[in-house]
Amino acid sequence: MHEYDMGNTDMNANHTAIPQALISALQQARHVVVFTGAGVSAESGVPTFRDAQTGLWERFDAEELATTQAFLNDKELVWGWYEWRRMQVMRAQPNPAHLSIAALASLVPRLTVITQNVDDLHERAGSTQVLHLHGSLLNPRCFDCGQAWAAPSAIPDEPAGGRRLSPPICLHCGGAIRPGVVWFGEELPVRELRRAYASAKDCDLLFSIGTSSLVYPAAEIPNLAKQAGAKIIQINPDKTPLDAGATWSLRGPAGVVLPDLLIAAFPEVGIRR
Ligand code: BJW
Ligand code: ZN
Repeated sequence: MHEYDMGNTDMNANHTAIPQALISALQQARHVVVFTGAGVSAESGVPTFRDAQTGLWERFDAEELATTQAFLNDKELVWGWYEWRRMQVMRAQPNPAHLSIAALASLVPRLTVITQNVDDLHERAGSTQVLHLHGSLLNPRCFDCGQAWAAPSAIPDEPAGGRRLSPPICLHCGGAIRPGVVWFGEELPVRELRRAYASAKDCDLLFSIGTSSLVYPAAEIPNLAKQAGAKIIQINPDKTPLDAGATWSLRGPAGVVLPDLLIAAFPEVGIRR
C-alpha cells in the first residue's frame, strides 16, 4: 500500500503528491466505482458517525436510535432525532467532493456511485443512479405496510439532537411512519446490494472515500473489487481497516483531494478547486 499525506488544506497549494501511477490508472480505467461514506458529506456540515468529538455516535447511543427495537421502544425519540437529521441534510449543500464525483461521470467510460450515505448530496451535485445501500432520510415509509410517506419539504427549526415528535400515521393502514434508513440488524435493499456487488466485481478501479470501513456488508465492497483484480484508491484523513488492502491511500479531506486528483488526471477539463 502506498500512503500519501494530502493533509494540507491550503486551497492554493500544489498537491503534487498524487503518484503518476494512480493518475494513469484513472486515465485508463474502463469502469470506475466510487464507494462513499459519511466523510464525503463532512465538509458539507453533515456529521459523520464515528469521528472523535464530532461523530453522531459520540453524542448519541446507536442502540437507542438506530435499531428496530429502539423505534419500537420509543417512537417519538427516534422519529424526532431523524427529523432533526433530515433538516440538517436539507440545509446542507454539496461540497467539492460530491461535485468532483459528479464530474467524473463524464470523464471516464463508465462510473458507478455506491453510497452508504442517507443524504441526497450526491444527487444534488449531479450524480445519477446512485446506489444507496443504507436507504435515505428523505424517504420515510410505514413501519407496518411499507407504504411510502411524502416527507414535507419545509425545513422547520429543530433543536440540536431533535425533540420528541410523534411519527405521522400511515394513510393506508394506520401504522407508524418510520425513517427510510437501514438500521443495524436490518437487511440492505436487495436490488442495490446486488448491483453494488456486480459493479465491484466488474470495475478496474474503485475509490473508497470517507468511510471507516467498519460496517458490513457494505465494507465488503472494496474487498470484492480487489479480489476481482481492481486497484483501490482510498481517500480519508485517518487510518481505516482498508489501509492494508488499498493500492493507494490519500490522506486528506475528500473535498480537497478529489478536485486535485481530477485536475491532475484531466487537466483539459478545467475543474476548479
Ligand atoms: C473523511 C472526512 C473528509 C471524516 N473527507 N473522509 C459484528 C458484531 C455485531 C454486528 C455485526 C458484526 N458484523 C456485522 C454486523 C452487522 C452490522 C455491522 O456491520 N456492525 C458493525 C458496526 C460491527 N451490520 C448490519 O447490521 C447491517 N445489516 C445486516 O448485516 O443485515 C443482516 C441481515 C440479513 C438478512 C436479513 C436481515 C438481516 C446493517 C447496517 C446498517 C448501518 N446503518 C447505519 C445507520 C443508518 C441510519 C442512520 O443514518 O442513522 O449506517 S450505521 C452508520 O454506519 C450508517 C453509515 O452508513 C454506516 C457506515 O459509516 P461510515 O459512512 O463509514 O461513517 P463513519 O462515521 O464510520 O466514518 C467516517 C469516515 O470519514 C472516517 O473514517 C473519517 O476519518 C472520514 N472522514 N472527514 C474524507 N472531510
Ligand atoms: Zn401502512
